[in-house]
Amino acid sequence: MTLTAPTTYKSLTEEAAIELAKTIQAFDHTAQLTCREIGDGNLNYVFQIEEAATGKRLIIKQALPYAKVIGESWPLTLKRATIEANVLKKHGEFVPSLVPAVHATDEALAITVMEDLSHLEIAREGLINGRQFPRLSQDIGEYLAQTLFHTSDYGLHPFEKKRLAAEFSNPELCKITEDLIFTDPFFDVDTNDYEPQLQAAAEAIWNDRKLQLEVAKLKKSFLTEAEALLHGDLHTGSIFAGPAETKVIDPEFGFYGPIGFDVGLFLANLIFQTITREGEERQEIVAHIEKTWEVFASSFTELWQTQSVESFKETEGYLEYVLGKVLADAVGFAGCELIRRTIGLAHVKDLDSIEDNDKRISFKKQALQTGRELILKREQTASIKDLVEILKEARI
Ligand code: SR1
Ligand code: MG
Repeated sequence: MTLTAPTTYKSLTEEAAIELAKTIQAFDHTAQLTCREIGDGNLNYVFQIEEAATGKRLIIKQALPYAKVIGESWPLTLKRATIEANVLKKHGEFVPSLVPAVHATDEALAITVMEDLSHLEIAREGLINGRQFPRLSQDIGEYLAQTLFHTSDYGLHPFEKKRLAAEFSNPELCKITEDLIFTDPFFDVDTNDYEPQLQAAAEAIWNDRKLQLEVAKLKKSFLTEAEALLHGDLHTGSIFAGPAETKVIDPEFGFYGPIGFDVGLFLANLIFQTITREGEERQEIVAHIEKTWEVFASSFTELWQTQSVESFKETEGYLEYVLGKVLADAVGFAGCELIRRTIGLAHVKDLDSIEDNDKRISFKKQALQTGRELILKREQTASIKDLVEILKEARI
């Protein structure tokens, strides 16, 4: 549903969001509505509209023409709102219970009207507060297998796959990832952000020729391997979770890229929790890491065996080659994510919220060390247990 004439972008206020909710007839025109801007991400406004009398809620998300985290000096395409809504719809074809329902969109206003998920909690916040999300790895493993298989050449006719790859061309948002994940943290650039106590560790990364070569190879994969329709920013802040439910939100970075990227970003954001936790609590996260991969690999295998359109699907060793490459790539991408969230522009609360200065610095050094090891050892990672071993060895 399109709600406006093509040239009418203006950023919404809470009052305007209420009006809009009535215009699209999501509520009766006499309904008493309240609205709160609840967005805590880096880029967008998120308005939650509520009718107190019925308890009914919905979300209006609006992209701003610049990055909220930086300000108007960093302009950003509004097209990302359409990409996000269309990725949600496309992924929703395969995993309807794991993404929010999209009720309406408007390209000119750059808004998506969607299901409210406030009965759930952002997974990152919950994990930081020690919450257990028993379904998290099962659901994300399934989400990854279904969305990535069904949008790849293994699951689609090549014409449809190439049509989708063109539809989801997302150069501006990809450039952010190319810079923030694959380039800037590995050079001494102004936008990097880290405590003075990490200066030596950051310089060691900038001077590590072996590491730089491997990051260059990973960046090349990200730039060139149009394998499946990715979420593109699958960190734990892009996931709502609860005791019995998981929903993946925010795919505005969606594009056709290497399957291992989504897998690796999610694993990296669990790895932050293995760094900040001890004992059994750490083990819970290790179990989530192992289960994510196991569920992904077994669901992907089943889809391959039952639905693949690839002529070589029964060729001995081919599926194993594909899964082996996804794992090695994921391990490498996870390493880049650990490093960029530690010394790059955009951080994670898992590390930044640690108040004790010595502890925080020591965890950050460990994140850098773990990231480096994952990148360098990714080709030797034959199983998810090998990744868990690398995490253990990198503990300071
Ligand atoms: C300016 S955008 C910084 C980061 O926020 C998004 O969630 C992406 O992870 C991006 O790299
Ligand atoms: Mg986001």
